[in-house]
Amino acid sequence: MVKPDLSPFTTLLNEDGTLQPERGVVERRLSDMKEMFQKIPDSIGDPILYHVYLIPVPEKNSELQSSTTVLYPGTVGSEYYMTKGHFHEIRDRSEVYMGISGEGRLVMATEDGEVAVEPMRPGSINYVPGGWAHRSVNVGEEPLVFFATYVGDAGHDYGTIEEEGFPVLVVKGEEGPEVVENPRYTGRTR
Ligand code: M6P
Ligand code: ZN
Repeated sequence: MVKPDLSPFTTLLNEDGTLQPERGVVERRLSDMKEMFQKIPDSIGDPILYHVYLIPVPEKNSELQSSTTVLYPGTVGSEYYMTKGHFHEIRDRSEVYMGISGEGRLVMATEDGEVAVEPMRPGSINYVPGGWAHRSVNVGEEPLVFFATYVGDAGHDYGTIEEEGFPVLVVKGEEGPEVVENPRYTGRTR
């Protein structure tokens, strides 16, 4: 017999992507991820780039963590606002995203430099297999809101991305978003 650790519970999603009740919030400003943008204009200040609203559960592989992310619209130089991006500390742990509002790109990369860029929009369901680092990018004019759920013990490894970057960047071009090579990427390429 399996004796559950938790009792069932329900969380409500508000229209703006926040959760009710609020159980935990992470705020990320530009100053938290300075190294991740190519060039930061002096005049930009320290804007909030995104909030993550958490539904925390024990960090075990038998549970599922989940959260919503509200990634605001904007650019830093030619790059759109984006999340830090991470591998999972336990590399093979997977994740599912569901787009709620706004328009984005989900940039994914393996440790040997394979890249995938997938669309995020209301109703998109993106599967992030184990072993793929992931970063979301808001390419629209409205906040990009999405729900994420992932294996409970996955953990976040930010260090690898901080050191190596992603192989590609999503930049604002004349005709909209463009995926270009990251000149500062120091990881392996394929
Ligand atoms: C999604 C999930 C979270 C993550 C958040 C922000 O909601 O992948 O685990 O924390 O996006 O991304 P990051 O942690 O890379 O800043
Ligand atoms: Zn993740």
